Amino acid sequence: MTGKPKRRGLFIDTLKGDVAPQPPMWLMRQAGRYLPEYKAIRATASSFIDFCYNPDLATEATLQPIRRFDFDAAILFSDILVVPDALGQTVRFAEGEGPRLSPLVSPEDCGFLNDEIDLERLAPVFETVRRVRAELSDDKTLIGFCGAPWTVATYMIAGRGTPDQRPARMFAYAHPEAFQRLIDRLVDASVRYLVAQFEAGVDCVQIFDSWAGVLPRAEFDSWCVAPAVEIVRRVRAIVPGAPIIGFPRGASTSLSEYATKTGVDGIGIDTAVDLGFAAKTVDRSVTIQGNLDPLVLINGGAALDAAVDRILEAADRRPHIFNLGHGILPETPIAHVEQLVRRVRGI
Ligand code: 1CP
Repeated sequence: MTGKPKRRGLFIDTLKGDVAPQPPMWLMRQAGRYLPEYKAIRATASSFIDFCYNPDLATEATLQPIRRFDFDAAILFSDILVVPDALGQTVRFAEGEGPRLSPLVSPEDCGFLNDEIDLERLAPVFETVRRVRAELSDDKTLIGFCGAPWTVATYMIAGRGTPDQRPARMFAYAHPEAFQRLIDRLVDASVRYLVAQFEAGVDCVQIFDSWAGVLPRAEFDSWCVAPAVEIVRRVRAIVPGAPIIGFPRGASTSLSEYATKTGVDGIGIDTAVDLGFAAKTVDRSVTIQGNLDPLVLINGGAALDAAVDRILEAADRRPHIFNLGHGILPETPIAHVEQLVRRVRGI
């Protein structure tokens, strides 16, 4: 891919190593149910997956938090589970219960999946990217994303969200070769999907490995680090210099190694990690992102101000993107997000 103008702005500059007086900010899951305007348009779609595949609705949902809070980056409104859907697995979202997929119980079940991701099925997502990018001003960043292979595999195997990802962990121990083939297929699908997002106009992508933290060290290396190394390498072979953020939630003491081995530009730090520790241990060439507790944002008040100040201080003089340590929760008061924005921006 050549000839595209490289968009800059506070967010990308920070991701590439600059330190500004105030960090750029966005919030994971910033489009969603804590916003009344999201709930209003969500009510017009028959299902969540239809919502994701409707460029009118998805464009609007992506832009809502930017209009309201003027964040430095918008994140494409979609879900990590459109990838299994585009691999031919049945995916639906049960109202109030979360995702439901036809589970992969045995290695034979993987045989029903397509070898390659069906990018035609995801055409509405790329249309959303084009429309959002056309509406955003040049100084705002559009973040695309995918789920990391391990995290996506946990949903594909269990058929739903689980507290400890036990079905996928058991599958990987019992059928390591079939599991490796599934991960390889997800690496391939993720590369194609992310490249197509860049071609449609995203400026940066984030790889969400929400369930990285449940794996022992050897499995973390095999199922989280190695696939991310491969995705980063292959995406950048097609999109030179592609800005990429990794979010291996729960990686704990392995964070800096994940950052160095994968070569990501930025690394998402979850709530449980001391940001000062991350600032000291993660290589200086990698921008740190995080890590406010979503619960202190629900609380607001002096506790919120103090938590924000601690993060700003811990990340002082270090390339840092302000964010939560995990997604914003539906019960978060809007006024507390406004308080957060003022505090981070010093206004
Ligand atoms: O009707 C609704 O509003 C459904 C709720 C919802 C929303 C708003 C789901 C179902 N997905 C999303 C959007 C979404 N999901 C985005 C884009 C919006 C934004 O960030 O502003 C993104 C980036 C995701 C990513 C995602 N989906 C992750 C990784 C991040 C994380 O939170 O750890 C995961 C694990 C999912 C799966 C998923 N999708 C939806 C739910 C409720 C879940 C979690 C299921 C579970 O484990 O129980």
